[in-house]
Amino acid sequence: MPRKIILDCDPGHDDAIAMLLAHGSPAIELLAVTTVAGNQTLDKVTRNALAVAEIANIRVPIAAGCDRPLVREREIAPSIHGDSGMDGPLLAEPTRLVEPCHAVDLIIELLMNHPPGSITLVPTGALTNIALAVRKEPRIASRVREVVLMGGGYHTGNWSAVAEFNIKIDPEAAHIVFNTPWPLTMVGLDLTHQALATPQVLARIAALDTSPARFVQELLLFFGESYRREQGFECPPVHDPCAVAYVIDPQVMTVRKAPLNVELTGTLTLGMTVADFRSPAAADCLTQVAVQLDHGYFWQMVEDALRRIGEGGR
Ligand SMILES: [Ca+2]
Repeated sequence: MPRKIILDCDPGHDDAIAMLLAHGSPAIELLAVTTVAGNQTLDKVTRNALAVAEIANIRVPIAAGCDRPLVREREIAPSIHGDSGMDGPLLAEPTRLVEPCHAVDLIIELLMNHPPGSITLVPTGALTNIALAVRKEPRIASRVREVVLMGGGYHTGNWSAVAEFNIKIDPEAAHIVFNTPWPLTMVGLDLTHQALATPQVLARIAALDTSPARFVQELLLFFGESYRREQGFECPPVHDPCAVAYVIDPQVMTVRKAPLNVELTGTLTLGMTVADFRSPAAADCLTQVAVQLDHGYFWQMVEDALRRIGEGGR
């Protein structure tokens, strides 16, 4: 049985690849794509999600969610993702339309209308929509199978010395999500900084020679340039598809159970995710963090998904 997921994202170069990986994997049934302000404004990331759906012929509902964090002023990341939020590939204006409902309501509706324990939430942006959904309809907490999120990091940051972008821009939302009693896997920078798009990876994607593969190649070239310039990476870390990969097959990474929380008041550490490794986690600990990636297996998943998508919808 494929795993049903809702991908809540802010495309975003790596979000786009996460969408393609989910769509192209037979182990996953993508129920909906929901968007949240983050890498760029809500209208831009939603347009990007629609454009990715068009490229790969992804026919699931796409709903726009929150256009700013719960408490803080909006912060976006044009230094990494460009003015469009997905600079690099030249995209036609999408003809598909967004759902007429709010993402938070779509998330709630899907969870309440599917059997309990059947839907996995995969947030790859700020956690605003997920936090608001569980506040609006607390019964979803026990209906979610698990939350597998890209965000945070237990030993490093990228938007401050110790905080990762998705968590840093809406730490209050992260606090709600980390403190809701549902199984949660944090696929953070400790893991995603291992998901490097090396020249070998780029060559294998180029060899597929399809429109969606060329799209991914163009995304990775722009992303690589951003990461070289802004953070001194030789090859870009491709964060968001790692969370999808874990849902496809948890064997792609090792994880470690640990109590997990987020800093809301630190003057230097706002948005830091804190994992407590001091002793073996209690049996009822619901949170775990991703530790070690099988790089070859991960990129094989992406390549296989692109091969299955073929020429997509263009
Ligand atoms: Ca993202």
